[in-house]
Amino acid sequence: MMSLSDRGQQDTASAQPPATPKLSISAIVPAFNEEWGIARCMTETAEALEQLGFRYEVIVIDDGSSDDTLARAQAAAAENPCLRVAGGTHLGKGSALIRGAHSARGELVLFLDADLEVHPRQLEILYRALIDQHADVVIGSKLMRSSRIDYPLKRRILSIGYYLLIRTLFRLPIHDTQTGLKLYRREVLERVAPRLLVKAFAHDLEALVNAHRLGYRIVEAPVVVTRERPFPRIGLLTALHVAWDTAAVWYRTYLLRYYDRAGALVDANLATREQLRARDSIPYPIDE
Ligand SMILES: Nc1nc2c(ncn2[C@@H]2O[C@H](COP(=O)(O)OP(=O)(O)OP(=O)(O)O)[C@@H](O)[C@H]2O)c(=O)[nH]1
Ligand SMILES: [Mg+2]
Repeated sequence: MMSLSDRGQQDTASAQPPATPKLSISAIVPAFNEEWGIARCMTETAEALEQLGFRYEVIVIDDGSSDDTLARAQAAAAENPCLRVAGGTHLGKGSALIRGAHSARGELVLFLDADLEVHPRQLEILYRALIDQHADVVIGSKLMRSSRIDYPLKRRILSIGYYLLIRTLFRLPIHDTQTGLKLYRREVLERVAPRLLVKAFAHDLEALVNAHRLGYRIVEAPVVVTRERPFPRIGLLTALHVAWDTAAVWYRTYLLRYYDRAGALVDANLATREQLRARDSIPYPIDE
């Protein structure tokens, strides 16, 4: 089992020149009332990352679930030191992205949904896209020709409609911001996450808009989407919430210019930290 603290020493014994080790990865799983499948999600994600040869951790962010999600996730984590769990009050899925990004220790951060409808085995395709296309962010996309999706017609229409809206409003170089498998270089999230405001809907879009405006390269990779959840949860009301939050992101981006203004402080903070770290004789973090 390779945790994030094993520093890729598996190559040293072989006579061959070592292959470039893969970057380490933190997989973040937002979870809200997922007692039916959270344990399976954690073990299958760990297995997939292990088999793909990553040094990894899996972090479940339970968002104040009212069912047994937290206890089941904690029980699963007790079996494997690479699995971590955090609980908290209910703030919305976007907050899980922000909290997860804050705690991630990997060089890469993978976001995935707890229902495994976009299985983390597919990380290899996203990873190859990241390396081969020199990308900073790779998102799984349902709207690529080679994607295979088991989705009801209503959801497909919503996906295409949302893509047309996003293209018109934001000119993002991608087709599908909503799929539950996204790979970020951690430094992108360090700049993007403190700028984000959306806690519930359209948080994926808000993060990607910010990454794009900061000049990071975002590419897409095809995905296979299966139907695992016994009871679909997305309805018309969710679509209306997403549309509302999307309008708010547009307003903040182009009219209020909130992200540019808030971002100046975020970047100054990060620059200060780097300057101080570069001069410090005390190793970071200070308590290690
Ligand atoms: N932290 C947090 N996570 C949430 C919340 N709502 C949903 N999630 C998680 O977000 C992920 C995606 O949620 P889903 O309900 O599967 O949404 P979806 O895939 O768009 O819709 P389905 O087709 O019904 O699966 C899952 O891991 C959920 O547990 C929330 O309010 N807070
Ligand atoms: Mg789902």
